[in-house]
Amino acid sequence: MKNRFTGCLLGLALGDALGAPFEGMPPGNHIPQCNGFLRYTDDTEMMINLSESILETGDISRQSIAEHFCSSLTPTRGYGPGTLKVLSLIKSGVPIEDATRKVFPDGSLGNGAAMRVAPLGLLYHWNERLLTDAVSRVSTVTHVHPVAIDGAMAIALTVGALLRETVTESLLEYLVARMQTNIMKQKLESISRLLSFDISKEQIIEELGHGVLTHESVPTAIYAFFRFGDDFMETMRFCIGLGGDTDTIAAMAGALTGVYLSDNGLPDECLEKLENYSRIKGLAERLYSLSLSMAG
Ligand code: F2R
Ligand code: MG
Ligand code: MG
Repeated sequence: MKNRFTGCLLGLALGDALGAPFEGMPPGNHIPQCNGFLRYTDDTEMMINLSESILETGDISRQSIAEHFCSSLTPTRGYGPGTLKVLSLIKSGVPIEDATRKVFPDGSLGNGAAMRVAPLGLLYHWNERLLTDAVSRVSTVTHVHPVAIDGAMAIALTVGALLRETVTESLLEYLVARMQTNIMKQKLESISRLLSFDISKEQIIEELGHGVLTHESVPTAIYAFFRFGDDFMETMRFCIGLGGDTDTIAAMAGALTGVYLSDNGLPDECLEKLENYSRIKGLAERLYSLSLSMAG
């Protein structure tokens, strides 16, 4: 179980770092490279800051999470412009609830809540009510749009379910039943059909998307996991070959593949090049201990 916690967070960071050089590119034969330093982006930085807040407080404190997001923010890691603005408003004293609606009145539809949420699926895998409550509280520090919350819910629930049981197609039905928005329900519902035949990259982009919006990236990452998740690098090649939001789709699919395969299923030659490998592994191990003590 501990190796699956580390597999999840390292898989997320590795996916992010492997996908980062291709973010924003059109689809193509992009090959993820492990032959140089693997620097991660905002996806992993936010996952680390969330994990550190939880481990510091032993709880989900929105104020502490917001402070960690603000104080440990590296501007050169390619943050979404809306999230940067929200965090700068919070830092200047604007209450979280007001800041999150200043850029987009209905809240951000970006995938910034989903990309960082995997630690909550690990921590609360043993209690769905605590898990969904935590996802909602953590997402809305920056993302209050119901679609963005649904996307975070889909990733965290999948992580939790993969820790509890073996993968079957009924996992997709389980996810669909928990979505609050029609667009996420429809997209996740279509995955079973798309998995039933050989389909091109272009068709996947057409049907599921490859963009920065939650409903154009979370279903794609979940599809990638179901199609290729027994091989980490195959999953990465697929996600990155789609172009678009490559770092984030690979990060989310990497977290799912990592929890499924455990850290033994991740390539050593890439892990040894990953920025802050030991720190991320240490966070996963401490989340494992916290989860055990919470579950009693
Ligand atoms: N920001 C990026 N990549 C661009 C530049 C990276 C480049 N390589 C570099 O290094 O400079 N990536 C990161 O952002 C995504 C997560 O975004 P998040 O945190 O959700 O931010 P934001 O700004 O809230 O949303 C992203 C964009 O989505 C559109 N959008 C959101 N809500 C909307 C709404 N209600 N209506 C219309 N559009 C909406 C806007 O264009 C937002 O800016 C990840 O990819 C991460 O890697
Ligand atoms: Mg990023
Ligand atoms: Mg991205």
